[in-house]
Amino acid sequence: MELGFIFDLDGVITDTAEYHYQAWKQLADEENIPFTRQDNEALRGVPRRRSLELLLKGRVFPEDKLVEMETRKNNYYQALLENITPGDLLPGVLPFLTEAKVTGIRLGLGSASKNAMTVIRRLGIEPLFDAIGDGYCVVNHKPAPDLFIWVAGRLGLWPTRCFVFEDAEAGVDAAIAGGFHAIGIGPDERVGRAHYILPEGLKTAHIHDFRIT
Ligand code: B16
Ligand code: MG
Repeated sequence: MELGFIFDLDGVITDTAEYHYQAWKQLADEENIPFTRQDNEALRGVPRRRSLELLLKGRVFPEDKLVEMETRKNNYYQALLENITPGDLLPGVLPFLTEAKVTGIRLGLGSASKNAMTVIRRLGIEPLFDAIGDGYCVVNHKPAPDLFIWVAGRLGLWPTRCFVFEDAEAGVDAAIAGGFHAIGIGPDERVGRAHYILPEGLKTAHIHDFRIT
């Protein structure tokens, strides 16, 4: 029976969270808004506009100023993405993806980021994927299941035939809501609702651990 693996990007395949932090921090400093690494943790897996709202902590601005701030942050972020190389793949990711691919498992990406294509190209792994879902593909973001369902459709598989690998609470909830098998990457406090947890990420995972009977 056909099987699919669908991966979140930031926190599962690579750690762009540090670059998101640096870009948001530069914006926050320019706007005289306090912003710490701990504040940045709450933005994990959260789309750009919602991230800005969390950073602003209730401060109110007109729409054109919000758009300008998002654009400024994204420009800083895109400049930082130029540093990404295949060496930035998280430990164990390349062997896991490669082994799954040669075994015939269909591979999908399901990232909230509008920069996901740039990132996977810089990581050198775009050809491994049979379907790529990013921040442009659906309207409703995680915890809505829409993006993972979109990717499963492109893979030609029912959600019940797919595992979703996620590091964010909202992503795990999205996978469960869509009827997928949810694999949580990270601490129990964050991904505890997943069906199975990999606290250390894909470096401790083996494809034969993921079977559906
Ligand atoms: P962008 P993921 C998410 O990626 C990031 O975790 C989150 O911090 C970011 O705000 C979001 O993408 C949107 O990114 O501004 O590039 O569109 O975890 O869903 O791969
Ligand atoms: Mg993530």
